[in-house]
Amino acid sequence: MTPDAAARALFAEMSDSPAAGEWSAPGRVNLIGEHTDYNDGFVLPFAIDHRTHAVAGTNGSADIRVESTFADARVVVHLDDLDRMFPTTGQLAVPEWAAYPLGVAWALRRATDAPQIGVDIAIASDVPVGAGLSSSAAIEGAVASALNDVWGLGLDSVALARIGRRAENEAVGAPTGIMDQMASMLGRADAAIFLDCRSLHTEVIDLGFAAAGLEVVVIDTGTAHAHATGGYRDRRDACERGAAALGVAALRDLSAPDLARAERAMDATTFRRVRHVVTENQRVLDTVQTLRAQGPAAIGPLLDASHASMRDDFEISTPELDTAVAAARAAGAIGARMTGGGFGGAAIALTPHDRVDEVALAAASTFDEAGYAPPHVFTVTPSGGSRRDA
Ligand code: GAF
Repeated sequence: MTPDAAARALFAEMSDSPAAGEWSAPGRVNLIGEHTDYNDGFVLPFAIDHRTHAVAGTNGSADIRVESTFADARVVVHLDDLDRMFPTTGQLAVPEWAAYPLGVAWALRRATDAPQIGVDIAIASDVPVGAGLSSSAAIEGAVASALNDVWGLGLDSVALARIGRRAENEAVGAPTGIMDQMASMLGRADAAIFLDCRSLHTEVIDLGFAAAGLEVVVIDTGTAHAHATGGYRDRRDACERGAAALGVAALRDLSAPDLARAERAMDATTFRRVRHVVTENQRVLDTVQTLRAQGPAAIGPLLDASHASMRDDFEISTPELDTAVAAARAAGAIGARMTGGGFGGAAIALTPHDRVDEVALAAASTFDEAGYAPPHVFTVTPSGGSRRDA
C-alpha cells in the first residue's frame, strides 16, 4: 500500500469524522554542508521523492490523537497536558515516534494562539528511518502543515520549519540545526536549497542531474544513528568551544586564513572539528558556484573532499560509510560522501546513469566481503517540499 493510502486507511479506522485534508512532507538528502547548520553556516540539501503523509481532522474533543504505521499503539494526549509533557531532557513520556507529532503540536501552541481544538492525525511514511534522510523532519513538516491548516494559523514555510526544529530540540531532545526542516518545507523539483543558516535566506539552485545523465544513488548502510545522544551533541559542543576560544559568535565567522590562529588557540581535536566546519562552509559555496558555472558533473571532487573531512577531521564517518563511498567511487561514481549527521546512516554517490547498477553491485559485494549486513541501495530524485495534497 502506498503511504498516502496507508495514512487514509489509518485515519478511517481511528476517526468517526471525515478528514479535513491530507498533507505530506519529504525526507532530504544533504548534497553538501554537514554540521554547518548549527554553526550559522551554509548547507545545500534537496528534498527527496520519499514522503511522510499525514491525514488529519478535528475530533470534537480537546485531545490530540496520533497513530502511525511506525507503531501499533495510538497515543492520546489532552492539549493542556502537552505543556506539562515538554520540553523533555531525555526521558520521554510518550513513545519516541510520537514525540515528533506531539512536539510539533506543543511548539505550535507555544508560538501561536492555537485554538483548543482536538485533532486526529494518522501518519504513514516511505522515508527510511535511521538512514540519515531526515525521516524526523518529514514527520514534523507534514504534521506542522496539517495543524497549521486545521487550526487556521496561517504560518509560512519558514515559520513551520522553525516549529519543527523546536519540536526536535525541545520535545525530542535532539540538539539539531534547522537544515532538515527547511529542506523538507521548501524543497523544489530538480533543485537544491542553498540555505544561509544565520539569516535563513534561501536560494533555489538548479541541479539538472537528469539532463546531465546523472543520478544520486543512496547507499543505506543499515546502521542506525540517533542524534539525541552521543556523538552529535559532542561535535556540537566542540564547535561551540572552538568558537568561544576564538571570540566569534559562531564558526561561520571564520574562514581559511583564520585556521592558523585557530590551531594555536585550542587542543588538536577541537581544532580538527573547527577545520571541518570552516572548510565545509567553503565547499558549500564552491559547490553552488560550480553548479552554476559548470553544471553537476563538475562537483564530484567537492563531494569527495567533504567525505574526507568528515572522516578525518570531524570523525563522524563509520567503516560501513567509508566502504560504501570507496566502493561507489571505484565503480564509477563521480563523487561520493556520507550524508546527514553521521555515526551511521547513508552515503550518497553522484553516478552516471549507466553506472548505477555497477555502484549497487559494488556496494553489495564489498559489504559482503567485509562481513557487513547487505546495504539498501536506491536512487532519489530532487523533489518538492511540504504541501497539502487534498
Ligand atoms: C542532522 C541534523 F538534524 C541537522 O540539523 C544537521 O546538523 C545534520 O545532522 C548534519 O549536517 O541531520
